[in-house]
Amino acid sequence: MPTNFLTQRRLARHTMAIVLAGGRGSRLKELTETRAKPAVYFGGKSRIIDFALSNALNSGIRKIGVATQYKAHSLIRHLQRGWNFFRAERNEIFDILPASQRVEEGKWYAGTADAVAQNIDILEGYEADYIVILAGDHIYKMDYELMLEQHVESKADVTVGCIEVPREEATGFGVMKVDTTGRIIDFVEKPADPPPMPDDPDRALASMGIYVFDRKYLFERLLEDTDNPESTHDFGKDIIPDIVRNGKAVAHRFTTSCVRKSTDEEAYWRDVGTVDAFWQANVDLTDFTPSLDLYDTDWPIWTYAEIVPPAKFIHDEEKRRGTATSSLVSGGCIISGAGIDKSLLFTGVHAHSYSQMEHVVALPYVTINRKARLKQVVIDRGVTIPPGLVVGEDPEEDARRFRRTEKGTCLITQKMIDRLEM
Ligand code: ADQ
Ligand code: ADP
Repeated sequence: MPTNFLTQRRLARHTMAIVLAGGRGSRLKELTETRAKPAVYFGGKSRIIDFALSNALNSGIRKIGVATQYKAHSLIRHLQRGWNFFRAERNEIFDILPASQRVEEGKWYAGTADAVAQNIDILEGYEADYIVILAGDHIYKMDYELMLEQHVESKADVTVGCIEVPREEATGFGVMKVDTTGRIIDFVEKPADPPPMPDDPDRALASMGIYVFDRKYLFERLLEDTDNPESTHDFGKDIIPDIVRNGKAVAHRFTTSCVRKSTDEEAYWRDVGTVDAFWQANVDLTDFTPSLDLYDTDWPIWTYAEIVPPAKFIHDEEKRRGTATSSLVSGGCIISGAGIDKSLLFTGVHAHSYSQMEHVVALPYVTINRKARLKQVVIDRGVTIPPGLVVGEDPEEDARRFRRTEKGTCLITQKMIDRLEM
C-alpha cells in the first residue's frame, strides 16, 4: 500500500476509536473519590480524557465510543458538554457506552476486553474496518494515523503502541520483547522483573495500552474470549499475550515524529496515576520550555471550557501586588495582592491578599484566603483554604492534616479542611 497522505486519511476515515474510561484510578486517592480518573482535571483547562479524544480527532478519526463504568457521572457530564459536536449526517459518531448489564443481568465490565465485547452489537453499526483501542487516562499527543498505516502495511493481527521506560518503572506496564522486524516475540503483563531492552539493561519496552486491530479479527477474538472461562477478559492480561503466542503482534514505537510539526522535544507520554505524578506533570507545564506543548496549534487539545471573564491581577488597598510568575493562570481567576510562583491555577481560583503559593496546583473554583502559605500542594475543586493556613513547612503536621505523599506533595480536599475546623 502506498504511504501517502491520502491513503492515511482514508485509513482514519475507516477507523473507530474506543476509549476505555472505566478504570478506578485508586492511586490518585481523594482526587478520584467522586470522579473516574479520565475525568480528573489536567493542565489548567482540560480533563485527562481530552488528550486521547483530541488525538483521535486530530488523527482524522470521526467515530468514537467511550466505555465508562466507575464513578462516571462527572465524566459523562464533561463528554456531553464538550464532545457533542459529532454529526450523524457527516457519518460521524460519538457514543458513551456505560456498563449497563446489556449482555447479562448482574454482569458489569469484567476487564478491558469485556468492556468492548459487551458492546459488539453497537460497534458493528459503526461500519469501520479498523479499531483503535485507547486508554482514557494518559497525557500525550500522538498521531494514530501513522500507527494505522504501519498496521495495514505489516499485516499484523494487532499493533501495540509502545515506549521505552526506565526498567524499574516497567513493573506497572505490559512489557515486550521484539525482534529486528518489530514483531513482538514475548509479552508479559506487569512483570516483577521486567525484561530489559537488548541494547540497554536499564530500560524496557512498555505497552502504552494502545492497540490497533482489524475490526472483524478483533470481534471474533473477543467472542472466543467471552466463552473462555479461564480468561479475565483483559487486553493486557489475556488478548495481547495470546496473539503474541498464536498470531502476529507488531510493536509501534511512539517517538516525537508521531506528531507532525510538533514542537515537543521528546516523546511525551505520562500516566498521571499517582498524586505525585499528577502534581509533577501539572507543575512541569510552568517550566521555561515544557516537554508537553499545550500551545501547539497544529495539535489542539479540545475540551469543554466555561465562558468566564479574563484572569485579573490586583494591587490591594495596602498596595500589595497581585502577581503570578512562571505560572499558568486560567480564566475567571482573581489574584488580589497574592504572590504566586511556579503554579497552575484552573478556572475561577481566587487568591486573596498576603497569600503565597509556590508549586501549587489549584483545581477550579478554589479560594485561598488571606495570609495562607502553600508549597507543593494539589487543591481539589471548590476547596476554601482558611486564612493563615500553612502547608509545606512542617512535614509531620502536614501528614496529620492532609494526604501527604512520601515525596512531600500534599493533597487537600474540603473534607480535610472541614475536619481542621471542627
Ligand atoms: P493498566 O494500566 O493496568 O494496564 P487497566 O486497568 O487495564 O490499565 O486500564 C486500561 C484502561 O481501561 C484505563 O483507561 C481504564 O480507565 C480503563 N478500564 C479499566 N477497566 C475497565 C472496565 N472494566 N471498563 C472500561 N474501562 C476500563 C494497561 C495494559 C498494560 C499497559 C498499560 C499502559 O494492560 O499492558 O502497559 O495499560 O498504561
Ligand atoms: P483581598 O484579596 O484583599 O482579600 P478581595 O479579593 O475581596 O480582597 O478584593 C480585592 C479586589 O479584588 C477588589 O477590590 C476587586 O478589584 C477584585 N475583585 C474581587 N471580586 C471581584 C469580582 N467578582 N469581579 C471583579 N473583581 C473582583
